[in-house]
Amino acid sequence: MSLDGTKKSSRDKTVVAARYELYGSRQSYFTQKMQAAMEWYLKDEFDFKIKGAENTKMLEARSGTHQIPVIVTPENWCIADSTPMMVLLDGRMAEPRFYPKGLVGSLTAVMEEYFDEWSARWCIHTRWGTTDETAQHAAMSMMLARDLPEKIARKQAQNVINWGRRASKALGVSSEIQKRECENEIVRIFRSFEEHLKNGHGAFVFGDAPTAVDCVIMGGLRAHFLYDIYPKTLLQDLPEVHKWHDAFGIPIPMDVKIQRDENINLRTLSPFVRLILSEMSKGFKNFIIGNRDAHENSLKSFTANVYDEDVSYLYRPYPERSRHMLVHKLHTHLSTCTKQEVDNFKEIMLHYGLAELYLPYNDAAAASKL
Ligand SMILES: N[C@@H](CCC(=O)N[C@@H](CS)C(=O)NCC(=O)O)C(=O)O
Repeated sequence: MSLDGTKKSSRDKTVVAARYELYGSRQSYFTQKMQAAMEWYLKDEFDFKIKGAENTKMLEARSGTHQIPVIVTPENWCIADSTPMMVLLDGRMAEPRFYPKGLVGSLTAVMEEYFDEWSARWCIHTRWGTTDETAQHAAMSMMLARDLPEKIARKQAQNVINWGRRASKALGVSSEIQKRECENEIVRIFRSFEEHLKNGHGAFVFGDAPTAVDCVIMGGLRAHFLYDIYPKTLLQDLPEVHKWHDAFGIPIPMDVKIQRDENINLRTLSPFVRLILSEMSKGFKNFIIGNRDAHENSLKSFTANVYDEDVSYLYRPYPERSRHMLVHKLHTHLSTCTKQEVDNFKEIMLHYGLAELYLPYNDAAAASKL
């Protein structure tokens, strides 16, 4: 076994890719998040490849997961998980773009966490838990992209639909209240994004250059919400969101500068950023705290209050791992910020009740005394 995880024999010549290869699927939220990232900033440096029969074994052995996306870098490293991928890519650009310096970098990382860890309920419910037509259409599109013979495609599509229905329950979106509120939440978010785009806050969430949170928003629209039959109807009256989505693939010139404004603070945040932070402070926060406590007490399941209903969840290790990654990332990021930026960020996190989740421990204690 070589250092990069590939098996080599003396006769085996490993070909080092000169470009990035992004493996995944057109219908996958996190794949489309990464594709958006690469289209915007590395358009001429990557190829998109479908994960299918011919590469599944290699990708799973090398990345250590069955999940997508997976990226193979020009030096032949193979990694999974979109957030660390963007950190890696940031380190290779003249200036970090996905997590820019200053407050924009810390805010985008926090907002990305919500879109990463809470979106499964939106995606799984709207794709598998609404109409049969929506589920059939999504499952068959996935199978057709893999070029399977029709009979096998139909059988595998049914397996995926059955999996999706079970997943909907496991993610706590089976009651009528959760289904309705899950859909309302999607509509609230994209209505607010529509206003954001209309009202001159810039072409992206933070001005004229996309960051990690734009990538994940684009990923959701492209993989699910503007393609799947049911959610498309929820967002049909949002022309600016449609236009924004349709501009996918247009690269961002490197001379589009990222603004570093020391004065971003609780009072100057755009309404869209406020909305997301406020959404995070409700059911999402209860879920993350419940999952954290289940982790600390080695429980298999827990209950969290979401939209005034106590919902049962199975404990999952990943949201807690992701929370820790974010705490570390913020700690490192804040150490490069000015005192003014750090104080402003802490004030924002405290205001939205997010300090206890994401501020590095000492900082959370200090922030509560602000
Ligand atoms: N944290 C991962 C999540 C990746 C993920 O959940 N991918 C989904 C597709 S969008 C997947 O592979 N799901 C299949 C499964 O989990 O069994 C990332 O950011 O890349």
